[in-house]
Amino acid sequence: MTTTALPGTDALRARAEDALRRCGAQLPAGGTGVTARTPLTGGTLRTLPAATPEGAAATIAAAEAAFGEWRTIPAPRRGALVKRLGELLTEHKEDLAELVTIEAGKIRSEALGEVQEMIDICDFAVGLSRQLYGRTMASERPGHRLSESWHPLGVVGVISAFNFPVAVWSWNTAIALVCGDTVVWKPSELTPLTALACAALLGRAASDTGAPEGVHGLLLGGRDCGELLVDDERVALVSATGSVRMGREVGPRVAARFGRCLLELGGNNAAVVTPSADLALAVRGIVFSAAGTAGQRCTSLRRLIVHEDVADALVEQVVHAYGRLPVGDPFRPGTLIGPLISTAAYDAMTKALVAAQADGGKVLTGGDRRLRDEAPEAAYVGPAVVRMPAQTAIVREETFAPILYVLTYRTLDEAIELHNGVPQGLSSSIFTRDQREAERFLAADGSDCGIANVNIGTSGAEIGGAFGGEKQTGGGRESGSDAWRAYMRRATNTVNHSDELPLAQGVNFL
Ligand code: UN1
Repeated sequence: MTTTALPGTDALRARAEDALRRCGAQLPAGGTGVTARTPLTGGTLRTLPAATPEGAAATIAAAEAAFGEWRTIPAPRRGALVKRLGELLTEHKEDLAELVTIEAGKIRSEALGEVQEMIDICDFAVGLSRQLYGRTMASERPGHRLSESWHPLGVVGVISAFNFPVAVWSWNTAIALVCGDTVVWKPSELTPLTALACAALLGRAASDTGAPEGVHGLLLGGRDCGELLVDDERVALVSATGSVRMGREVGPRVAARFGRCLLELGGNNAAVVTPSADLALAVRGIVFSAAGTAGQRCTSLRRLIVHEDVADALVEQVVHAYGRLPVGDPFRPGTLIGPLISTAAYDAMTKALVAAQADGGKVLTGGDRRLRDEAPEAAYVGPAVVRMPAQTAIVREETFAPILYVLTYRTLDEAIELHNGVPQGLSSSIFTRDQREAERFLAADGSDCGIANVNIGTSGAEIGGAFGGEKQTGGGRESGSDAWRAYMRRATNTVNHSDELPLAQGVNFL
């Protein structure tokens, strides 16, 4: 299904400007280097000045100076800034969702959901600001106390991607701020307006709560701009979300200067469907994860590993559901699939489908371009399902588009081998009503991913858990649980409150 009548670029520009104004964002009068576009039409919204190297250095210097003060403010008081940010995000939820739809192409409900994810992490971080616990260990020496303290780390550089233009920034920023760090953000150059709105709201929260200026800085720009953060010795932690190719460059460069890195890179997420699965429930989970967000989540479902006894029935139901997914204007109520971010993303999708067919794959539905006459520079596409004879090279690659490859298996061991037989390790799920199968999937010799689910899809994680994955996904963990530790430094403290000086390990000296 395709919905027609797209809004025009001029109308979208006006809507974006209104939303920005309501958020209190100042739009620079002129300048080039960054072009804000909308994937709804492929049209240009406006150009913006990219940060210069001198400007970036000044922003990092301001963040470093602010860190000197911010780290001394008690964490529960730092929480007041994040609490205020959460209030402002709640007040401007509609405005931010509007910008997310205009710049990233998300349907309304998912755009609102992304802003909710920001509000949720602010709540989490405010609670955390009173729970940055260290441990006390039993000292082996009499009259001694052994414990650890967690201290603020420094300036955190956040590099985020277009597909979650605000949530991933907020995971990093809300946690970093309560941890006593200051933040410099380099958003995707595809979503600069959304970033300006968030930065304006955080700026307001900072002035409302008396936080030092420079607690948060924004660098708009492309790759060069990200490189300035990556190579700057003053940036203690670089938290980067993006492609494996990006991570391969960022990781070693940050390590070479002994900086810390938190990488959240690609996924090639799979769901195993066993014969005992509730197929109707599985279909809903699969379709949301595979076709939702037009397949442009790190957590999007890309591989379906189905037991051969249920494969035909399941595939038929998935293909049927795909045929009824409304593709089109993401603002329109009822649309479930918005545009891809660019025509280049569509080209990558087409290339992958050609490669899959060359490997013997059969495209069961999708891959067709929609609304081409109305919006030739946009990329609306029918989400694709491809039945594959084997897990070939193209299946092992992440294509950032709605392609679901279907593979079949006979034994659970075989399914798990196929499941883990890709270079990425972000998210995974199993659909089953058999407890042994579920537990095996979650066990040490089961899914090798950072996220392993039962009877829900691979995408749409809550903020309360740690988010991230293994292997080429980069190993970082963000968001909930104890992911905050990556944003702090640990000091081990031994205090002697006796009159003696016993040495550890029974050593005698002096
Ligand atoms: C991402 O795609 O980079 O689990 C983040 C999810 C979202 C976050 C995805 N909560 O799908």
